[in-house]
Formats: sequence, C-alpha cells, structure tokens
Amino acid sequence: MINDIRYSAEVAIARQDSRPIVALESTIITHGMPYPQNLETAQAVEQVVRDGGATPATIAVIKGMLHVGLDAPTLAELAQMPAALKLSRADMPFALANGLTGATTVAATMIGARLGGICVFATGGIGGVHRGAETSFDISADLLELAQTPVTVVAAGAKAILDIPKTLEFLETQGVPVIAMGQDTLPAFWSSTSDHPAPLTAKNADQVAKAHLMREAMGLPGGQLVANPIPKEHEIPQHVIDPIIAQALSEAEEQGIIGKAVTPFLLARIFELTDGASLTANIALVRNNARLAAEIAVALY
Ligand code: PSU
Ligand code: MN
Repeated sequence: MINDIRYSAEVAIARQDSRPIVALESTIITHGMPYPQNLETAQAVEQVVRDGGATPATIAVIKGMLHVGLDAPTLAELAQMPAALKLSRADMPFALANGLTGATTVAATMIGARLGGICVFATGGIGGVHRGAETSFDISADLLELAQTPVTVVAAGAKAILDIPKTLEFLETQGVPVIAMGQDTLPAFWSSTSDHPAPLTAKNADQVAKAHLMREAMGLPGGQLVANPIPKEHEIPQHVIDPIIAQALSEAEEQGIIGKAVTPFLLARIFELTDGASLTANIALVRNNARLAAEIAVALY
C-alpha cells in the first residue's frame, strides 16, 4: 500500500471544497534550474496559479512520503538539496518504499497528480525522443506516461535538444493529442513557432477542458499535451540557440553522459552557454503555462 499522501494545507482545503487544483513538477526545481532562481520561480509559478483562481500543488517525494503541495519551508529545502533524486515512473515507487527524497519528473508528477485526484498540470518542457534515439534508444518516460495517465499537461512545446518530428510521431502512435494554443504550428520552447504543423489547435482553455472531459467520458486512458507558445517578447532567436544546443549535445556525447543524467546535463550547459538568457526565457514560459493551466482547471470544475 502507498503511504498516506501528505497534502499541503491549501491543497487539503481545495480538495475538501472541490476547488480547481493545478499540479506542478519538482524536477524543474532540483535538476532544471540553478539556486536561487529555481526557488524564486517555483514560488512565483505557485502565485500565478493562485492569481488564476486555482490552487497550486507542487509534487515531490520527501523521506518516502508523497507530498501533493509543498509548504514554504519544504519547498525552500528541496530547492537547496543537491542530493535530491530525479524520480521518474521507474524510480518513484522505490523512493516511496524506502524512505528516500526526490523530485518528480513530468511522468512521476502525472502519477502523483492522479493519486491526488488532480487532472491539470503545468510545466516548462517535457522529455521526448532525443536526437540520435535511433542508436541511443533515449526516449523519455514522459511520453509513455502521457499515453496512460489521464492528466492534461501544459508545456511550451518540445525543446530543440529533442528530435521534434520523432517526438510527434511517437505521441501520435501512442494516441496522445498534441494541442497547440492559438496557432497551427507547434511551439518549440524557446521559440513561439516552428516549421512543424501542430496536430491540433485550440482557441481557448475551454476547448482543452472539453476535450479532457470527452476522453474521460469515452473511457480512454492517457492525457493530453497542450503546447503553449512562449510570449513573443521572451523568445530566443533560433540562430542564437541552435549553435549552443549543438555544443551542449556534442559535449554530452564526448563525456559519455547517458540515462537520466542527459536532460539535466543539457539544461545546465545551455544555461551556462547563454549566460542565463535561456533561464530568463524558461521562467517566462513556465509562468505563462501556469496561467493557462489554471484557466483549464477552472474550466473543468
Ligand atoms: N525539459 C525542460 N526542463 C526540465 C525537464 C525537461 O526543459 O526541467 C525535466 C522534466 O522534469 C522532465 C524531465 O520530465 O526533465 C525529463 O527527463 P528525461 O528526459 O530523463 O525523461
Ligand atoms: Mn532519457
């Protein structure tokens, strides 16, 4: 049996009153951004959700307990914990069963959200099919989670460290709807648009919420991926980011980085190589995603 879920005070109240809740991941805090921007961003994103009329639930595993919603001291502690584990679907039960502490990826946060009765989740970027996956087999567990766990995930599209066409093909095969917000091209994380046509387009949060309910009514497993473009004023031009991504990728290969270390390595190198510009953009798009996720959550209740 899973240990009791530890809800934060505000999430417990929201559950009691059946108010809208938005799940937030914690790997972005421990493995996606440096301190102190990671903590400032996590706090700011929670506030964006509250301002949007929903309750934020940052999910993590603390000493073997599933936390759905973190109180302020626990969030601050996690943000300064270099030893925190990165927990995906494969690692989460081991951590829960053995009293370990770690942050949850998109896949593990979806699992935590489902256990806590939450169906909307905001993040920055999801994992995907990596470039060179035809030899490395590196495909994120996030994609398979989207195929089986009924949570609507708002992200800023696929990052250019990934192979975007392969990621789209994989999601299509797995029956995961990829819904671009307000445009017919797929946003590409640092850029608001890309050359890739979006499989589906939604005009507003209400259409996404209705589609979520339709999947439920049809008894379909799996969630939805909502691709929300970064606000134009925060975009990083492709000619700036592309050579940096290429450098980070070749360093990862030279250094033999594999498995779950790949994504954190690439993110950290890109932050360093852009002198923090990638971090500023990242913060802006996560906030923007939290705003949309709150709207979707409100539309669902
Ligand atoms: N992409 C980002 N920022 C992140 C991640 C991905 O732009 O913080 C994190 C998320 O937690 C995501 C995880 O679920 O990395 C994917 O890791 P992997 O590729 O090892 O599945
Ligand atoms: Mn991987």
